[in-house]
Amino acid sequence: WAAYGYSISEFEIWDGPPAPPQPTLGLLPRPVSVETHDGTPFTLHKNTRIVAIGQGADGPARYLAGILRPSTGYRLNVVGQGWGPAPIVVEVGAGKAPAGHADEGYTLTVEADRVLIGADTPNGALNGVQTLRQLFPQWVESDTVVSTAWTVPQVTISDYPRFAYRGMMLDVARSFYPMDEVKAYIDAAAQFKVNRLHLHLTDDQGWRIAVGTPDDNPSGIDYGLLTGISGGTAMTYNGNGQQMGTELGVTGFYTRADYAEIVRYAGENGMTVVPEIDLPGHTNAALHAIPQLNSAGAQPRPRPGEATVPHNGTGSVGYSSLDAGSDVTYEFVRNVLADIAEMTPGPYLHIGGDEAHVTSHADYTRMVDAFTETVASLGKTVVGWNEYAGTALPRDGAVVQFWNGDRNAVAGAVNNRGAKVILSPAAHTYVPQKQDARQPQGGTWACGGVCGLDRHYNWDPGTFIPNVTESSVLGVESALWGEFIRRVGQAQYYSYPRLIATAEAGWTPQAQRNYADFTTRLSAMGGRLTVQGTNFFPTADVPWR
Ligand code: TNX
Repeated sequence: WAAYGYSISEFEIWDGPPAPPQPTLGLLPRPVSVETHDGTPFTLHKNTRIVAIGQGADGPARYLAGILRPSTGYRLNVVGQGWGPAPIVVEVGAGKAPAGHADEGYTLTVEADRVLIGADTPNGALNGVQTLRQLFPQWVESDTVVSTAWTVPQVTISDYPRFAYRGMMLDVARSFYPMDEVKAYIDAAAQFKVNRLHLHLTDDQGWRIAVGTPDDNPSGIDYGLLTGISGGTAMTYNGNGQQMGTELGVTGFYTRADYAEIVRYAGENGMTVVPEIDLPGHTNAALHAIPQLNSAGAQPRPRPGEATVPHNGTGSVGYSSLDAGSDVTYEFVRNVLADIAEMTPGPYLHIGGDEAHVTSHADYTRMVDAFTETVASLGKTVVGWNEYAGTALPRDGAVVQFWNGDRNAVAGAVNNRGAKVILSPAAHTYVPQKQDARQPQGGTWACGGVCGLDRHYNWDPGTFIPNVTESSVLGVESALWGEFIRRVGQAQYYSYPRLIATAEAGWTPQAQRNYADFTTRLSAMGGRLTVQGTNFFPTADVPWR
């Protein structure tokens, strides 16, 4: 080499490509405990059996087979017995999850010749499946066959969530999402163990859920008009007073069968649906459709979101209200809530309660007290935005969802009425807020500028509301409002990667959360999201690779 003028040390500098980054399992959300082991990885083969043991193990086992099918091309058999060589075993049974975490905890052991997932519940086992999925090469996310070695490194994982409620909200009222888009939104979030789907079904601009006309209908309301008229309206302005074009206001509604299918599909993905009927404000779509709800002569026109002053990326809110003095209001709300309760197997019914700016305090209290009582009488747990924290609230069972405003009122509801809290603080969970100056649309009010990935990661849900202890916090929720967001690709572009930060804030113990570690793990997730077709914003903080 000296003949060529090189010294050995100079040669070493050029000896091959730079060292690869430290290997990381890249799991998101970060599990409670992970031990990696050297040794031969597990390899999936076309005749690997997935063995489902115990009640309810079949669902998560089939889910795994479904994930593995398109990319591997293997039609893996899910069997109840007959393990065969090198199986994947999904076992549901008492005492299988880490002690004290029966609801959603799981253990995952990967050895050279077998994989074991153990949980007390099907949802716990599904969490184990989602972790296993992330341990396969990223090509496992492909929807066409990829030729590669389907290996999984040897690990022992013991894992469970910090909070029971890890939600995401989709605003289908401002702009509608057809069924396949709702499913795509569910698919992407399920891999991060998000387990609640909050549907904001009604607002000023649209009514998205079919409600049946009951036999007992003294006011002669045609409930079919809710979707017949207001299923066909939408927000067509972008929240900055700019007309987006009617074609960009997506309209539509879910029939009962559609809603049942969303509930079913969400359930298969480990998610409980939380339906919201926003009351008594945010009701222009109902007032526009149902004449009996209005005082004599009033005929509210559709509100596609124009006339926003100031132009702050949100659209005007708070201009509509139900009438506290009219019996029809209570009859209508009772019938709507009863029907939604009947369609919804999950425990929650969200009644909104936000931004009722044209409702007097007395009227607000009178209506909300009646509505929360109705929900309790239907056997459901009432949820409302934090504005309703000061109302009577059913004792020991109401849920307050904090987004902005008076934290002391939330603490009051917790400490005086036994309420529980879902945290959606706008600065930390609102995805239509700009995450980067490069994002064309987006609000800036929550953060006084951009609400970057760091803002969504760096907060502690356990200490967020003064005088509320962690045990009163049900969990967290990422909120996708729909003023200017149209269709699922854009919804994902604003949600990802920040929704993953919320998922980890809801799952991983605070002491194990670190932003640099998170962005390092995220760097490998970009490939997975790309391969699976989940749109995401390439946040500058992440060393995408
Ligand atoms: C406030 S957050 C609202 C929504 C808007 C959102 C974003 C909340 C409970 N209400 O009506 O869509 O801000 O602009």
